[in-house]
Amino acid sequence: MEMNAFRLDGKVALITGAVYGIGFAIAEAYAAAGAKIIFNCLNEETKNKALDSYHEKGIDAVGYVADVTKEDEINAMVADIEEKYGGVDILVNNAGIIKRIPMTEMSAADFRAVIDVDLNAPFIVSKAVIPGMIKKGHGKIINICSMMSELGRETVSAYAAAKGGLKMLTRNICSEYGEYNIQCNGIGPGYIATPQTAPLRERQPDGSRHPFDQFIVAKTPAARWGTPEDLQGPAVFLASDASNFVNGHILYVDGGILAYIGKQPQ
Ligand code: NAP
Ligand code: GCO
Repeated sequence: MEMNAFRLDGKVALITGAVYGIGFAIAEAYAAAGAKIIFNCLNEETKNKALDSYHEKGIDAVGYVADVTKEDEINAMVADIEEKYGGVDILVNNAGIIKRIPMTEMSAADFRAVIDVDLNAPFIVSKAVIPGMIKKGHGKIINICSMMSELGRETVSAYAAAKGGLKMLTRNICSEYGEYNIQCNGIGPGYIATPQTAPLRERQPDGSRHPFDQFIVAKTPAARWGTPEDLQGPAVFLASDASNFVNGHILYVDGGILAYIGKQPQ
């Protein structure tokens, strides 16, 4: 096998919400592998801060202000990308939110808001880029799923429902568009140290570690939280020609947490 099968030279990668955290790390890795980086975010201020971050890394990224839940904004962005950059070769549906509320205390509006960003939006953005991928004769769609695509826990009912649905949307895009040489896979990160999980790692008033922090480290064979950088290799693999016969797969990058019953409390 040619090792340049892992390269992304000449490819245009759209990573939604890639202004920091997991999306930014994936974009960094794609740029290092040769891809043109395009991202979207919610406002000009965030876009300009993100462009500064990319420029600090020597990455000539292109940013759009577009809400992933707004089909008109996404369609306009994708049309502009097709006109200016030749269309999207690699889509990473990364943008996401979580609301940690006990289900019986959660409003229907809050539940819908999480489903809208974490499940409806990957549908909207994938639907927008697939016609162009069919014309190109190739495409890669990578959905950022979660351990909550497989497991539940208290307070994350909407998020787990969305990420479980995203696992099945991944499999359905695989099923419906595989014949056009489009591969749709998921990455299921474990617990990753980003702003989204910062509340779960906060030091307690007495300076001790957050109980959830201790729980996750005990539950993870790697005995640590993941970092966004831990996702870079798997993300490059799924975006590259090296994975052209991998389709409908959720690649869990979780330090082994899904395989492990957990360490007996001392
Ligand atoms: P994060 O730090 O919260 O970043 C999420 C990004 O998505 C933010 O930049 C956010 O923009 C953007 N976003 C939210 N709603 C959007 C919308 N409607 N339109 C456009 N952009 C939007 O999250 P992360 O930890 O990097 O996670 C990234 C993805 O990985 C998410 O899908 C998350 O569910 C998933 N994931 C995370 C973990 C983890 O442990 N961290 C584990 C498994 C899966 P703003 O900055 O403007 O809010
Ligand atoms: C939570 C966390 C998790 C992680 C991730 C795990 O509150 O349980 O936020 O949901 O974000 O999805 O894979």
